[in-house]
Amino acid sequence: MNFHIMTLFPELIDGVAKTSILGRAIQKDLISVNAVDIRTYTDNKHGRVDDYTYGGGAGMLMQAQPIYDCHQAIVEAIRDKEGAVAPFNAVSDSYNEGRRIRTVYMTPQAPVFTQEKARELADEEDIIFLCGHYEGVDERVLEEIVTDYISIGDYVLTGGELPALVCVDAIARLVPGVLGNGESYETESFDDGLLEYPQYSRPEIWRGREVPPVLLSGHHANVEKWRHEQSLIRTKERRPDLYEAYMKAHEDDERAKKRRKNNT
Ligand code: 6GU
Repeated sequence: MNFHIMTLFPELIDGVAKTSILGRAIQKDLISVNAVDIRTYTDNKHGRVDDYTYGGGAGMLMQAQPIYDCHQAIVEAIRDKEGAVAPFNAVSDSYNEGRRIRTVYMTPQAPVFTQEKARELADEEDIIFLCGHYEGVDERVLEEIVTDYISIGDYVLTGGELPALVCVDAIARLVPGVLGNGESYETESFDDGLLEYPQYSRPEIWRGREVPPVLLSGHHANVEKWRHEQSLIRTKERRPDLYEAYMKAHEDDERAKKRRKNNT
């Protein structure tokens, strides 16, 4: 899977992408992270990419032209790589093999990124991210190229690079082979809508604190039961919103369980 990141700070992207699990995934050719410098595509000789906003107000806006040309260059590179005479759609220039290439604009004015969204995007072969800066981006180029708007939370950052890297990381780890055997992603937080249970490693007693005895019992069913209970307790305490949603979704299961209990 290929991540194409349109940015004014490519070195920031490269620095993170070459490290740790992402770096290993790139080396193994499971993913690629392609930071593209928007400034390269400016058509003025000063390399300017921003300008004042119509209607006044403080701050500068990223202009449409360099962003659009940068996006077009990426789209063409994707088509060339596929080596296909891609069906060209006159309505938009950003199709590849009949599918519109997902182009994500990172902005706080958007729905918040979730595990579900990560799973959805993990099905794509190519994703383009646009990282905004200054006060934002000329709306017209967004209308032209963007398919998805993503925020990473209700706070404001200085630019879209860190948010884009957050998305890349969350999506990349869902690509088969990116996580090793030891790094399972099956039973982690959010997969079933609950937070993960507490975990313990050696020693059995540390600073007088004991590992919960059930975990040493070797009784697999009891361990599973304990972990599920701990997940419920933790989620209720730390994320009451997720707990409510989980309980609502599992209302029927719980009722069926009670009924079964009463009948026996
Ligand atoms: Cl995607 N961008 C910026 N600049 N700030 C944010 C954000 C994105 N998500 C949360 N805050």
